[in-house]
Amino acid sequence: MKIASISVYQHELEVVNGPYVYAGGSMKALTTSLVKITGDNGNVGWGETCPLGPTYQPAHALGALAGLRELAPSLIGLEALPRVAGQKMHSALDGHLYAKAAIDIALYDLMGRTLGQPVHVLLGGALRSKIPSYYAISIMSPDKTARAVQDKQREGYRALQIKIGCGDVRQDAEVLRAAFGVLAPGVTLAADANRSMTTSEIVHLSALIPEIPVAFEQPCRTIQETDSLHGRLHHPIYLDEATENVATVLSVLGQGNCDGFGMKVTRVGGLSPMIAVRDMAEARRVPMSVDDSWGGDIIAAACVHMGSTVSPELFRGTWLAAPYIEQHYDRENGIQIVDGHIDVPSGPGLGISPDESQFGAPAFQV
Ligand code: 0XW
Ligand code: MG
Repeated sequence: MKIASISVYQHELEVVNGPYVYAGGSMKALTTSLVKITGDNGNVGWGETCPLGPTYQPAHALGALAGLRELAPSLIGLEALPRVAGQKMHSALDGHLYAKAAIDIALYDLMGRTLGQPVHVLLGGALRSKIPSYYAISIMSPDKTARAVQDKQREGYRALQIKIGCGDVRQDAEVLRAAFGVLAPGVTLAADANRSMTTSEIVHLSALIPEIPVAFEQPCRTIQETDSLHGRLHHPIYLDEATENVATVLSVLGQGNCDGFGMKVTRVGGLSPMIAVRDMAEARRVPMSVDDSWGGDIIAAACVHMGSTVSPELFRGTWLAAPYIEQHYDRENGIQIVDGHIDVPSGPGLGISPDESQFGAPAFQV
């Protein structure tokens, strides 16, 4: 089957129940890029990439569109296979993995629909039919944080991420004490600074709360900074934004300075490279989440299919933007969190059939 045409849409996602507040800013609306690939057999596959604004990572909505506009023409007529298209994409445009990811995901969807198999089968097979989610609690006061922790535990979440990096280490400590003070047995806690803290700040924070079993997620900006923390904290360190590609994941696993990952499918280039990340992390028994920066049902489904293939004992969960998005692309099969867990789609491909009338006219088509 060959790639017959590619259409790219941009769609505004208002942040409902927001704003979403993290150290990098307060998000009220985000622009997602949706890719529709049509095969010469008439089947269609969808992909998506939605940066969390222009500062969470070196990625932004206009960059995704520009990258896709650069890439798409070179893919027409190619075998509609992720490996074949991936090689072509890397020869047509350097970097821009978050744009390439949308193509990769759409090809897995198209392949699955053509073979009549769900994407998780193409990734090696789901290890369970339902996976845990986790909830990210925005930066807020200690009291509001405690109430949010109690609310989310009542909703069934077994893993919680608290956003820190408010600029005052003592306030961050108070927030984490308040969260831990109401944490139910068996619920895990991560504190995510989203690269905002210095090494001295995280050393001070760790020293203030040695009794709290919390993992620090991406406290500092670079791997060199987090490497320098090794052996200086009372707490494990998870890497997220700094693991920008498979080679970096390989390197940090080899060095042994990483206690876990917050992995984003689009950051490393899509489902194809995520297979390598999954298998390397498993080889070193390093836990990982499988989610993405933002986006609707299409990227959500891709993350859930991939997350279902991660060893359960090493899986930190899949975060979804769904609680902040008004409507599903697929109103019947949209990806939902129920009791803190997500059903793995069983339909062919991603299992999502978007109502594309929501997206308006394509930004471009080839
Ligand atoms: C909580 N997330 C998965 C959603 C936002 O994109 C940020 C991200 C994180 O872990 O930093
Ligand atoms: Mg993170």
